[in-house]
Amino acid sequence: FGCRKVTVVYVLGGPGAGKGTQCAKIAEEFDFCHLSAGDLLRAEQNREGSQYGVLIRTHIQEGTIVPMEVTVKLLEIAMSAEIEKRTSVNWSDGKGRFLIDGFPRKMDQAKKFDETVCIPSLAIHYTTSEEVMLQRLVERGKTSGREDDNIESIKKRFRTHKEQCMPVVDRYSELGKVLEIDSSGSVDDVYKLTREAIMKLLS
Ligand code: UP5
Ligand code: MG
Repeated sequence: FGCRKVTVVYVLGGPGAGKGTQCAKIAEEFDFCHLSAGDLLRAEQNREGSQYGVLIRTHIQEGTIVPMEVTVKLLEIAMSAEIEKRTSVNWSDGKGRFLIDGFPRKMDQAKKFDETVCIPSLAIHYTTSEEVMLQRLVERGKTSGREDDNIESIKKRFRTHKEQCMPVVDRYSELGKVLEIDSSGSVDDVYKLTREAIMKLLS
């Protein structure tokens, strides 16, 4: 990525805070490629012949962070594929935009990505209470088929979020990159705030 100038927005927040939901809406309205680290890991877990299947499943069920080599590689492959595909975009002027959802969530990943890809233009941090997140995830668990949408895994995901992901948010806060958005309201209310932030970034 050395020579390419891409615009990257990180979308962070606890499990069930609404990252994926808001990213889908942003990508629908604005020209962003939405990449969810969790979705990429789940796809890799299910890919036939993957050497990482068992490793990924174990980490996801335990709510722990998959070693960064795996996730960074999947993200780089997905970003490169998008760059190849979108020949109409000039990838050297910063108008090629990525929303990176649920990453980085551990300090080593953040440092690595800052060095090899870029410093994000913005990191949106969705915040709400654990009660709200728990209720959303338990509800989603009835139909999602996600192996981590059960109370036991959810509690572990909360712990990892506090211990490992929050320091990453603090790192970008110190760089003045973080915008906190309260995601307790309805999807549309949260999107109103999100949309304003994206418009401001792009203006
Ligand atoms: N919902 C959303 N917004 C709502 C609102 N405003 N009002 C009412 N309901 C709302 O939303 C969750 C549910 O809530 C949905 O049913 C939605 O309709 C509803 P969603 O938008 O999916 O929330 P999101 O924040 O994306 O929650 P998600 O469960 O995806 O968050 P996680 O961060 O836990 O999951 P992720 O897929 O990112 O990661 C899973 C695991 O992968 C991690 O625990 C970890 O083990 C691993 N991982 C890594 O190891 N490394 C990485 O870099 C990334 C992941
Ligand atoms: Mg998600």
